[in-house]
Amino acid sequence: MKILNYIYDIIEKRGAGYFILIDPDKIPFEEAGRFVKICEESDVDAFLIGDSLTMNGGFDKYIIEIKKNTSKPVIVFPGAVTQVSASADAVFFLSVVSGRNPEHLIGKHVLAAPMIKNVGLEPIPVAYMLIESGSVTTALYMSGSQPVPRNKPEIAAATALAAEYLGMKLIYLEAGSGADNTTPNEMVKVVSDYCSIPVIVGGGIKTPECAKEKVDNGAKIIVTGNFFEDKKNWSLIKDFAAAIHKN
Ligand code: 1GP
Repeated sequence: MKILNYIYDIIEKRGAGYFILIDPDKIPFEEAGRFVKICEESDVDAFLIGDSLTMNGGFDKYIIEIKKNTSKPVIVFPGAVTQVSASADAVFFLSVVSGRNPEHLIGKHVLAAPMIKNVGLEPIPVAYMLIESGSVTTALYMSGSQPVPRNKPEIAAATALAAEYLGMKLIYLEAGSGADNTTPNEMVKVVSDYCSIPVIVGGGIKTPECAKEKVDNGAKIIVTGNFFEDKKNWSLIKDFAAAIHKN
């Protein structure tokens, strides 16, 4: 519970937290250390590491490199069971509750659970909800499922509440990496108001203003990934952090 409690603490103390998602295929190994140092100096609260494919391999080595360069939690955001790394601090134990594909609701979990136990990684149960965002994102395609229609916040709220009743600790409203459209503010608000567990929002967020809108509508954690795959944007990380943190 160490990392989950850290997440709850950040939300309590700062109003909302800012996590950066690092895709090892997109931020080269040689630049990963410098990137996380800049993120930490820019007031980022934690890192999510993962991708859908791991085309370059060496996931564990990549996590070790990140850990060497930051004191912030490093959480696996798995796209596959092969991404269980003993070197991370925790793993988001994601269940794609927006879909009806049993492999992503429980199947992969049966394979991953003993691996997680064996390496002593903290599993954090997360209800992963894919939200329609204008095109077929990688997460959506890989999950083999349908997203929640973006104009149906009530479906999102009912799904999130069911996940909360099943014991999940966090809700993740995911528009998909590089999404054309972010999760609608109204949906963020309806889900946040309806559930009592924290709501994470990610996918397609490219400005501090957009991040702040999600927080103003009840999001407790904002995740950005894609935008900082371009080094030119690294100087803006602190602006996102300032917009997201209330304290
Ligand atoms: C994707 O929600 C994350 O899983 C972050 O999305 O890469 O679009 O910022 P972006």
